[in-house]
Amino acid sequence: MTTQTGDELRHDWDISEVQALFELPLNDLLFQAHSLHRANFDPNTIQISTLLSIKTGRCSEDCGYCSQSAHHNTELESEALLSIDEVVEAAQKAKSEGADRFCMGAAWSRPNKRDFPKVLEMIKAVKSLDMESCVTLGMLDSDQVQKLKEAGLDYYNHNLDTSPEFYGNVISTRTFQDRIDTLNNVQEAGINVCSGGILGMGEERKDRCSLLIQLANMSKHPDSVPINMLVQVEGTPLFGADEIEPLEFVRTVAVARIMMPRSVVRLSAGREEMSDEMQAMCFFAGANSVFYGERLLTTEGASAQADQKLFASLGMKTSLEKKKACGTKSEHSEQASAASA
Ligand code: SAM
Ligand code: DTB
Ligand code: SF4
Repeated sequence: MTTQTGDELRHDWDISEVQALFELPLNDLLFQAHSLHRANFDPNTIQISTLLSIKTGRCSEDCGYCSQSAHHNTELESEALLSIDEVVEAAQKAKSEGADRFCMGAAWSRPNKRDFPKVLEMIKAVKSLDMESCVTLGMLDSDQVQKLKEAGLDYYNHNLDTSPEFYGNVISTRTFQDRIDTLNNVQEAGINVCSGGILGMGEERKDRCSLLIQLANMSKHPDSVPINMLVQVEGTPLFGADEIEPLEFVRTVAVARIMMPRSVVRLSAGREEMSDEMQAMCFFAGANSVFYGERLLTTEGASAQADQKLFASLGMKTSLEKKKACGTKSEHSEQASAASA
């Protein structure tokens, strides 16, 4: 098996190699993942992003995990698009709590003509606070992608969610290829791609391997790879799905780190169900970003207080603290230079 040193990035993974990584003794897998992590990043720095739902509920898609789909009977209260002032207030609060990226999510299949210009204004407003901006708005055409680029968008989040083979068990209203098309549009426009998936939806290990292959074999690795653990929401079809074993989750993070050694791997939804020890293992395995704050989009996040305590006990600093200390702006180059020091 060829492994990556981080000097050359691979885009030709096959299933047997990835399965072999998952089957390694845990210590060997963690050693390999952590070595690559250290070669590419400062292992004690964590990037933190805060999420805000800018338009909530009544979504026409039927994603089986989602509280916001109009196809499911959840308790969620829908909300129209927030005003720019509401967004700016939330972004300022996130910045004061230590986040350096603000991610805005909308319960849309794709942005509509009326609301899209307002989102462009929101992106500009977040940028003017000297924060990185990220949005997740569903599928995009190339014209919309161009406008997002012109507004100064830093990251577009669009998850593949699961393997192409398992995908039909989760979503029926849009295809796996629709997602790939949007990611290609985003990548071609030069916007950073944030794409990952959800574990614990009843998928098997071969699906986790296949999802990671889809991400790593893209012509360019996603800049950021969120790994979510399903937040089970009552009233969604996936409520009651078999939970993923914590060590299988850690293994998936480690394999993602090995396959995409220079991408930021984000420990995303589901952290409030994870012990500190499990999160610490994920950070050792190569996760170096989290969503931070009391709320994700529609569900509770890990509390900021609990997170600060966790980072302090692990001796980890946020990328914003690190930037302030170094007087530099680029998270990746700064982490990378710390790694090579
Ligand atoms: N509507 C847009 C879309 O789906 O592309 C953007 C918002 S959507 C909520 C963004 C991502 O959040 C989904 O692709 C999924 O990966 C993740 N997500 C949503 N609900 C989740 C849940 N209950 N547990 C874990 N991840 C979830
Ligand atoms: C991602 O991968 N996870 C975030 C973000 N991208 C948009 C969303 C998590 C949502 C968790 C369920 C909720 O709060 O609705
Ligand atoms: Fe809609 Fe996004 Fe939820 Fe799917 S994940 S139902 S597209 S809000």
